[in-house]
Amino acid sequence: MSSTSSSFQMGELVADRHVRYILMAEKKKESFESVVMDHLRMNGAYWGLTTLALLDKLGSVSVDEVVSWLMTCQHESGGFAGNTGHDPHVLYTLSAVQILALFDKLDILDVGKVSSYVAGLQNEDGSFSGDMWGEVDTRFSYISICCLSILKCLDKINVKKAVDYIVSCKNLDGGFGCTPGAESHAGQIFCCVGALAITGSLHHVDKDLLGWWLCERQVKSGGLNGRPEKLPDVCYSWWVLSSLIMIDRVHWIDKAKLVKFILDCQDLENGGISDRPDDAVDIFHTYFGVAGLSLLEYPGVKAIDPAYALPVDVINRIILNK
Ligand code: GRG
Repeated sequence: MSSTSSSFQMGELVADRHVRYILMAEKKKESFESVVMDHLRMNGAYWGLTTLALLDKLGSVSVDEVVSWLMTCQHESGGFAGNTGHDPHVLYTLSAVQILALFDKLDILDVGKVSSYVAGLQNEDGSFSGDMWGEVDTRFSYISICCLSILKCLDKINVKKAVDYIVSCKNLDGGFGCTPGAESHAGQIFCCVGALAITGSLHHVDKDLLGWWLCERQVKSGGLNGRPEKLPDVCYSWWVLSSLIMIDRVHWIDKAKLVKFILDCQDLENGGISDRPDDAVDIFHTYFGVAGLSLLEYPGVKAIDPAYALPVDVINRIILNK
């Protein structure tokens, strides 16, 4: 779906403008946004490129340019950094692997090296650290499991222990937190449910209880928040919706109202999507807005896989060899 330059309609996805916004953001290296994002450029690249893929415009970027920059971010340990010359972290390693998957370029990787880096971050209790400094979080469990699954190397970790650790982070409200006993938060729920989905362990989730908690995230405006009493934010269209889809409870929210909320967060003139209507746009919310619309089956947006956060056609190619 797109609009002409003279007449963009309210209530429509201005896909062409979002594509232009993403392509321009990459060129504006001196902008404030680029400077503050410099250390996590790999994440920005994943968000921007996946948005382009969902809008069927990945062909607008030079694959060689992206891949040769991406490979300069690999550390001798096998892990990837957020940009050239920075330290590796599992977060950027997943983004690098996802970008290569998008471009069908995984064969450029020394899979043994990358997977050993990721597997080496698993701790004795089954949890994962994000890097050599040791911070533990269920985000890193998801990231490691997703990354190793894409690389077909899940056998390098103790999957049972990884699953047991995630289950130990389950709360009485059915949700999950970043560590055992930590408050349920939609972002962490996506990570835990995603990791359980990838490892075929969704039987550990109380689907009705969690589905209830997740659908309570929808507020009057139609947007979703990340936990009780908080403001809605477009990014939760991803974290909450993908979780609801994985546990088969997405019909418990008002989809039309959520579509309207996301569309209301667009900059109709210059492209990009913000966290809430009338706020400044950025590439993170542009990605999660478009990804949310994809989960809502918005016309003209390609389908995204709720567990791997990659287009379904990419997952079919890599995981299912279709
Ligand atoms: C491949 C999609 C993908 C993800 C990789 C990094 C990661 C795995 C998951 C992050 C999950 C997470 C914790 C998301 C939440 C992000 C967010 C908006 C946090 C804000 O938290 P608060 O407390 O905001 O500042 P609230 O909304 O609670 O007020």
